[in-house]
Amino acid sequence: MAGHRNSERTEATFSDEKVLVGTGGEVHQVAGGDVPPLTTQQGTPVSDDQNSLRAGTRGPTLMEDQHFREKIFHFDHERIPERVVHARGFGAHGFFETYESLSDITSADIFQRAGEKTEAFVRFSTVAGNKGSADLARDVRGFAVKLYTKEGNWDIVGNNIPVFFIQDAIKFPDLIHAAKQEPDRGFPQAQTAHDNFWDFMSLMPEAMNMVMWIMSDRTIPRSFRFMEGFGVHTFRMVNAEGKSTFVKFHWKPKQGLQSVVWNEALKLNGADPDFHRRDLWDAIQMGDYPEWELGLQLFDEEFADNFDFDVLDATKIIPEEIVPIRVVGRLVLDRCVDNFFAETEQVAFMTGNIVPGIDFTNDPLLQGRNFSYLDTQLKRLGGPNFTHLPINAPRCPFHHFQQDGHMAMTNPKGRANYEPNSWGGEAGGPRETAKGLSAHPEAIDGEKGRVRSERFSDHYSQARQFYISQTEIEQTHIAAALTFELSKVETPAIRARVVSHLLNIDEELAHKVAKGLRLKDMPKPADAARPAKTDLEASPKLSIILNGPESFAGRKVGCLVTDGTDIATVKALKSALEAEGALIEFVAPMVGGVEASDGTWIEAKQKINGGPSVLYDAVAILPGADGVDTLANEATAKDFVNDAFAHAKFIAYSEPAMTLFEKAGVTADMDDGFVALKTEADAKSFVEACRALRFWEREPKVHAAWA
Ligand code: HDD
Repeated sequence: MAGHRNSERTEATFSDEKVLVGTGGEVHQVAGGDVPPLTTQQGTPVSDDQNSLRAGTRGPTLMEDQHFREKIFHFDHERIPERVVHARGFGAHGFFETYESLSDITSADIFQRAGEKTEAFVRFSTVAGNKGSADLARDVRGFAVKLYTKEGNWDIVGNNIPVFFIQDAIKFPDLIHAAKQEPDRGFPQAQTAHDNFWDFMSLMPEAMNMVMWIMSDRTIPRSFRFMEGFGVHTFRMVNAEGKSTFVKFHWKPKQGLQSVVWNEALKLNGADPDFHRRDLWDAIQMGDYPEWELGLQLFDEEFADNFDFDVLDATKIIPEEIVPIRVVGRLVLDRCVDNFFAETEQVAFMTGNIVPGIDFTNDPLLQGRNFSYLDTQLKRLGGPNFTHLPINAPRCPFHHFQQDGHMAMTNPKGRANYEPNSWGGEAGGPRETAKGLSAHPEAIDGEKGRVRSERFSDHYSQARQFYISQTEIEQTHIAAALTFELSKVETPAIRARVVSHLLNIDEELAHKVAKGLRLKDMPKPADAARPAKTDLEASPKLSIILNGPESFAGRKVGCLVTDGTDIATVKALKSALEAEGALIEFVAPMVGGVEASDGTWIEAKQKINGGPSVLYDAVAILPGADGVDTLANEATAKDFVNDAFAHAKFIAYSEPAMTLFEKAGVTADMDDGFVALKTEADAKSFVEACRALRFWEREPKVHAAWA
């Protein structure tokens, strides 16, 4: 007997659209009106996408079912290799706007005209984790910017940290092997808290400056929107007369710097592994477009020759206090991708993508990168024509004689596919131009050899400078992070070896960590190729806390409500937050919402167990007098309060919250981080207090055991 066929389906209506109810009760839209017909990749209309072609209802699938074959074939090949580093990332479109002409410094077209806008694509990432890892891993963040200029694509493939682990690209595979999962067991995922990583670090003194940075809160940013970006290397800018100026690139977030605390990061990874990508997506969708200013540190050969460190050494910075930043433009992200794979996954950044007026230096890390990035695209994108993908294609006209290869889509027309040729005019194709990319004619003379400059050998001075530039709270976080990571290291000798390096950086830090680890014997300081300079001045620009936004704009308050919540308090808080450009999100016992004191319905964004306080920058506990009793017996409600308290967040509250506070073991008179909301003015004071982002004074009391 024949099985069920389309003809046996019954028609029904659903949301005013014509639908078919299939045999399994499933609902399908049929083509017609504005809905296009489903087709195969070849464009052939498909009549049944539910059943493969069978010989009888219980018989085998027929090989002639080309629709089934095509569908499964394509599915089986959907994945491309993930990036060997920076696999997990999130991208967005935007533009760069030039503030002023820099024609005296560079001939780069993008910097010639004030007010000019250039299309941009940015991809943020973590380094070590695989594509599906969590956003709040303690890790460096990639900050890769593609600028589609009128003279070709210029990529600044940077990080949110201005220094790197290693000085020579030949060590990159070792570094990444050591950081990623250990090869025998395949874990731990997306974390450096394991033996291999710290074994390698402790054997590479040149990594010590970076070690300080990665153990700081820079590696647990609150959001991509609140972090700096750096080109890391020294580059050159070259003007029309051929004059070269050294340059370091900085992206400064207009939203100010902000990070989370480590315990919060650990919990965020469970509560919302997509916390960072969701934040960026939401901000852009809401029209709250994040912005960064491009800052340049410009200096000449004379400065480079006399600076304490080699400007070709990517493990060093030039403090902003020594070479101030010149702000020359802004980057605005104002459009989410249409398709994650087509854009974020297939975008190919390459340090080699520079434009006339920008040039490389001999930084050995940069030189190695220039080789590596082109190479990796072949592996990931499958052929030499990855520049034909819309996300990678230049926006300016391009003409060349490269042809064919897998998936070639833009082979040039005409007879000439070589040059020189004697086909005149258009038929002859493009020709070289004097305005093209030309290398700065730096005189090079040297003996071939596997050598490194003596000027690269000071590994501790800037690590120390970074540490002393931090506030006390931030120094505590560094000590706590080192203690945490090394406590996960199973081999005591590796723990001790790391401490031996810390002794060369800051003795007090070394002792704090040794105490935190309960190290029985203090090791000797590691042998230093050069002793740390102790006279480098602190650079306040290196602190996150000292460079906060002094505003709560773009931040979010989690507001705990129940039936009976006082509506006037909610309204006052909401309008104070809106005036600041901040958001409020309601968390309730049930996602459907609550009925406030005057009968107003407040829709919740989160059910309490899906909306822990780690998702928010500050919290407001505003239950109703009756509703609070249910909350007070709910473990997740107590966690909401406890975590907000432990993470040094500002806590606004209304009188009924006291019942929950009591169960959670906190009292509102504990410190000034608690703000009672009695009047409209209180709501404003709460928002003003929140501009500090955290009530740091509380932290030493709640985490005294950290270091
Ligand atoms: Fe790299 C990706 C940043 C050193 C080799 N790197 C990659 C990405 C960023 C950086 C942001 C992700 C780009 C994207 O979103 O697609 N890398 C850096 C910085 C470095 C650095 C700031 C030091 C200053 N990288 C570095 C070295 C090498 C590489 C020394 C190799 C010699 N990096 C790669 C790579 C990746 C990459 C293997 C993986 C995927 C890709 O390039 O497209 O080629």
